[in-house]
Amino acid sequence: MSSFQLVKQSLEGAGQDHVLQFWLELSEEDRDVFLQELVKLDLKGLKDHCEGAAKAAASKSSILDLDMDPVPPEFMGSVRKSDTKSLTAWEDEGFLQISKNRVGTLLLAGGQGTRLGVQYPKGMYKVGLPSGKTLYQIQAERLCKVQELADSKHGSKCTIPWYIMTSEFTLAPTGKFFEENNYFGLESSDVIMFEQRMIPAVSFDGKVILQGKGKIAMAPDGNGGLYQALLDNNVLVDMKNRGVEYLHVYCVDNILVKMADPVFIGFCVTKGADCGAKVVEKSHPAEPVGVVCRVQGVPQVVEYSEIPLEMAELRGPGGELVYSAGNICNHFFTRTFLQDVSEKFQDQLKQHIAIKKVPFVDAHGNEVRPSQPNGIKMEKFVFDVFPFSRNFVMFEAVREDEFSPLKNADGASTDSPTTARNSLFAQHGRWATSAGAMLLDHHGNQIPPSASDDCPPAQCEISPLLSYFGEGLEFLKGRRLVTPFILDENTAESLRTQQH
Ligand code: UD2
Repeated sequence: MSSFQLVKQSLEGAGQDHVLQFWLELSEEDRDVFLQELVKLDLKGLKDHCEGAAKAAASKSSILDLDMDPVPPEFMGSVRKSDTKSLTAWEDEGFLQISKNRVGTLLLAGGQGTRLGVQYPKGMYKVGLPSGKTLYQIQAERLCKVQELADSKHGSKCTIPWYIMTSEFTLAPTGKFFEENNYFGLESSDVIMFEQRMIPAVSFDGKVILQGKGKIAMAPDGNGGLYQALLDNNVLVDMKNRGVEYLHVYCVDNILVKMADPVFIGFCVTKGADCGAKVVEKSHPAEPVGVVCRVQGVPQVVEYSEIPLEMAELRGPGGELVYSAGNICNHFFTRTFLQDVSEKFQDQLKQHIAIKKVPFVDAHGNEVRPSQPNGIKMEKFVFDVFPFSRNFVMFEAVREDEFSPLKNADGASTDSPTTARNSLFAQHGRWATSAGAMLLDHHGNQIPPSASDDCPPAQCEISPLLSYFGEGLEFLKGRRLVTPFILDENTAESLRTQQH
């Protein structure tokens, strides 16, 4: 039987024969492309996928009565609440592990960035900083710097491999972007890109959606597609070959992300954890971050789209949110835990549904951009492996220092390019002033580093190649810095050689 006939038969068996309704209208070339796409589909699982999606969407309205409780304090570390001695010990442990090449980072970058509204990978977005740097460049430079710090602390040359999970939408442009930018100073062999799977979007009556006459509407399978992708692309083997035992997994859009954070890694390693989550205190009940908690005594994240309102709003006796541990999509995993979940448990990962407006072709072959949601996308979430952990820990970071995500286009009141940029300026302003510098406006008046709604922070941008987290800026002592001020290797050199 030809591959076309096999595909046709499988589609009919899955109740999806409409997929080929425009076959006769396609050119030879389009048929070839379409057939290749169809052959790659999991045709055996297609029926279950479509029926499962339709069923899950129909039952979505029933809110789960979750048996939630907060993560107990004995499984927690915190930048604010832990003493300096512990924090330093964790940081030392983190740097030690980094220096022994046991730490890797993994970026989840397969998302489509729909809310930001750009047509290219979010990591390539320039946030409007005076330096013109993109999110990818900022992350790459922080990685260079933290490696350098570990090198100088331990007197040996180390590498933190950077695994980047992409999807069909983001792989080619991301690869090209890194090549064109010479991997931002990193070794290209230490930047490992791999692709997650795509799955079909489904209509409410359980039919695969055709986006074109010869094209199925496909979407990445969620950031929890990571575990399948690790196996598909032999990433765990690569980690093992490099001796990587600990992985820092994070999402692309947090401008303040502390790459391979030695404190977080050291905390998790010291506690013997196989899985950990970094959190910040939620700013308000409806903030779009998941809540790290326990459900029926088992560690879990309840996503912002799924938490019952009364749980999100629940307050303790002092007025504080009971479920305040906001997930910032910064996770710690041991390699052995990842191996275990990828091989044994990933079939058990929950499928989450997202109801979306999916462009489609109607029965007459016209392309339609629906004004109302018409389709279901099924997604797995990266944190849904937490329940399989044997020793889960949580680490609370300070929001101003570590979390300012870029989700929305400018104009939105939160999580926009402006808010992200201002968070970075404010942080770098704090670093400069605590090193003893004074920030001035162009009239020479002093500007306070702390910002408010009426007074955005002074534009002070410090290259990650000079400082990873505020260290090494002693040469700024007594300096009067006129803003906008960029501290890069050139300005640093001239400040170092200049007389006060
Ligand atoms: C994520 C978290 C949420 C909270 C928030 C903080 C999940 C499921 N939710 O929500 O709890 O921590 O971030 O900012 O983690 N991605 C892929 N493949 C996909 C889909 C997404 O790699 O198929 C990546 C995406 O590129 C991004 C990350 O996963 O780097 C998070 O995706 P998002 O921005 O859509 O997640 P969000 O904000 O809904």
